[in-house]
Amino acid sequence: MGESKPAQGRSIRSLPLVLAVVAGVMVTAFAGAALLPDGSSGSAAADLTDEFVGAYPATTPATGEVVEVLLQTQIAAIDVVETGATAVWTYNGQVPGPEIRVRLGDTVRATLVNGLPESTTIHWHGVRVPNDMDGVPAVNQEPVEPGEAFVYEFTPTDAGTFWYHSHTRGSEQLERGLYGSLIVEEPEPFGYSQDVTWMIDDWLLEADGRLVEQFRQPHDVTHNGRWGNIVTANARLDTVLRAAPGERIRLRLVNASNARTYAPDFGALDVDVIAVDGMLVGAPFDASGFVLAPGSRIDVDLVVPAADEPAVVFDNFNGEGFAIGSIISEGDPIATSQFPVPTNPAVPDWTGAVDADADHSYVVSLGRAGDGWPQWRFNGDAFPDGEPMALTEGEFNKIQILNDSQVLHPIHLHGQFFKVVTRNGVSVDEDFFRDTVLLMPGETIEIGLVALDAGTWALHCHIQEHADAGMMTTFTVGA
Ligand SMILES: [Cu+2]
Repeated sequence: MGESKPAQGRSIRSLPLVLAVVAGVMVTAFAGAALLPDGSSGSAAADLTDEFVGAYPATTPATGEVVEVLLQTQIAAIDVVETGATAVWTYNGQVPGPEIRVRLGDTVRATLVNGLPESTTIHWHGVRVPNDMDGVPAVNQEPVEPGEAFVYEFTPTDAGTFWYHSHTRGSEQLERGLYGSLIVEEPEPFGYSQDVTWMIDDWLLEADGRLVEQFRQPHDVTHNGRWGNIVTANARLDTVLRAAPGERIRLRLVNASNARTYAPDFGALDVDVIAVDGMLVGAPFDASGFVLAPGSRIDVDLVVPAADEPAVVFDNFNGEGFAIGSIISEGDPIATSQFPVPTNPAVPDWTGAVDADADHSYVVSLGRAGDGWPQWRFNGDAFPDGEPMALTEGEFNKIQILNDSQVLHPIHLHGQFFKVVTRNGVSVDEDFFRDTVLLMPGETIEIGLVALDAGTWALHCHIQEHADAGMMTTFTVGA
C-alpha cells in the first residue's frame, strides 16, 4: 500500500458542479419572475442542469489505499464444453480475468503486460477515469505492443458494477476472452449475505470446443454482429449460485458478449433491479423483461426461496432460451436480513427534456469503404474520420441518435453517464442512468447528460464487429 497520486485535473473538474449549484440557486430564486410570453422560463437547459445537482459527484477523494493488480495478457486453454478445450486469450490465464474488487476511494494501479502476438489496451467500462487512462488507441493512448507494459492508475469516482476489456480489435480480442469485472464497493456494505458477479458471454464454438476463428465475417458486420452457439456465465455452462433459503443476495450481471443482447428471465423468483450500468436506480423495479445490451450491467436484489429444484435464469431476448446460470436453494433456512433497498434518490427527473432542443445529433448508417468492405458510420463518417462533438462541461446537453439501419446498435459513451429522455419522440421516464443504450432498428432516441469529466472520449457501438467496421466517433468535454 502506498500514497495515491491525485488524478489529473481533479480540482478543475470540480468547478462545474459548484457553478451548477450557484446557477440552480439563482433559477430557484427567480422562478416565476422570468417567464417569457410563451409561458416558458427561457432557461430550460439551466433547469435541467439544476435537476442534476447531487446526482453523482464530480470527484471522489482518494483514501490513499492503492490496490495493485497485474494483468498479463496470454494465450491459454480453458474448458468451456466437455468435448474439448478452447484456446482463448486471457488476463492471467483465466476467463473472465481476475475480479478486481476495491472500496470506493481506493486507487487501482493495474499493470498490463502484453504477452499476445499483437497490440492491446484495456478500457475500464463505465468507470470515470482520467482521460489518459481510458484505454482507446488513437483517442487516449498508444497501443501496448507485444512484450510492452502499461500502468493504468485511477481512483474510481463511483461505487458499482464495472468491467474491463480490451479496446483494441474487440471483434477478436473480446471474443477470444479478454474481459473481467471491476467491482467498486460502497464505503459501508448494504448487508447482502452474498455478492456475486456473473459475466455473461456467448461463444461460437466448433463441436470439439475450438473457437470458430473467422472473425469479422461480412454477414456479422452488416447484421447484428457475431452471436455464439452457447451462452455462459463466467465462461462456464454450469455456473451455480448456492444459498440457504432466506439469503438476500446481490447478483451482478454483466453482458460481456461481442454482440448478443440478453433479457434475463428469473422465472418465479422475485427479483428487483437496484442498479443499471453500475449506478443505483432512483427506485427499484422488477427485473423481468429488462434488456441487457452488450456492455451493460444490472445489479439485482433477490431473496432465495425454499425450493427443491434449481431456479434457472434464462435468456429470453429472442426465444432461444439459453440457460445463463442457476440458483440452488440448500441447507437450513436463515432469517432474511432486513434493510431498505439501496437507491439513489437524486437521479434527475429530466422528463422536461422532451421539449428541449437537441444540442447535437447523429445518424447511424451502413455504407461501403472504397475497397467494398462494409463500413458503419456516424453522420457519414467511419472512424477515424469525423469531427469530435463538443459537449458543454457542467451543463445539460441533449444528443439525438437516429438508427438508420435494420439492426441493433448498443451505443456506449465513455467517461459519462446519461439518461434516455425520449424514444421516437416520446418522453421516457427511466429512473436511472446508463452508460450504454440499445437502439432498435429504425429507432430515434435522445439522451441527456451533464458532462463532468474533461477530455476527448470515445462514443461507439458496443457490437464489436460494428465498432471495428468504423462505428466509433469522439466527443470533447471542456477545453
Ligand atoms: Cu452497432
